[in-house]
Amino acid sequence: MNKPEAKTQDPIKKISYIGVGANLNNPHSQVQNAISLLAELPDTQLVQSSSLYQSSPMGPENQPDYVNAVVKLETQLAAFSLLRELQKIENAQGRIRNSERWGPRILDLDILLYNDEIISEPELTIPHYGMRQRNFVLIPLFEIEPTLMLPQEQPLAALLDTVNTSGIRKL
Ligand code: ROI
Repeated sequence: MNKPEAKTQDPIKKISYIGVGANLNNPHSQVQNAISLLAELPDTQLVQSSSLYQSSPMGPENQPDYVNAVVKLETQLAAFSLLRELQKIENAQGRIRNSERWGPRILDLDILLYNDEIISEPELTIPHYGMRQRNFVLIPLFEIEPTLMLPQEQPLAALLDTVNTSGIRKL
């Protein structure tokens, strides 16, 4: 018997929030362009996107400020298929993967949440492992979804109270 194909699509729509970040090669256009490409993903609708924000770098300070945004998608793609699609967009925009931890990047697309699923795989951790500490994720997410609950009944508004909100401004 043939091995069944890995399931890439599910008729049930999932809500997923994507973190977008860039700090090289005109980051403002990188982020805008990435948002237009997210709107064209297969089996996916872009529901809303946040304003763009300028934020000081988390990690090494000798790199340019970032432009960040968060996008809300409704998708029938499975989480790993969505990940592959995001990697395609990163690569198409010229992202070079190097070994420097927390170094500058042309474009970063992170799945922050995927419905209320918890995924712990080497390649994919959802909720995104750093999102609860990152003002450049929580602030744009709050702009589009102020009443959002993270998995395990964690209100976004409560998380936002725990982070420093300096070093970030709406563009
Ligand atoms: N810092 C900011 N401000 N914004 C980011 O998107 C961002 N992304 C990263 C690291 C290097 C952790 N720092 C960041 O990957």
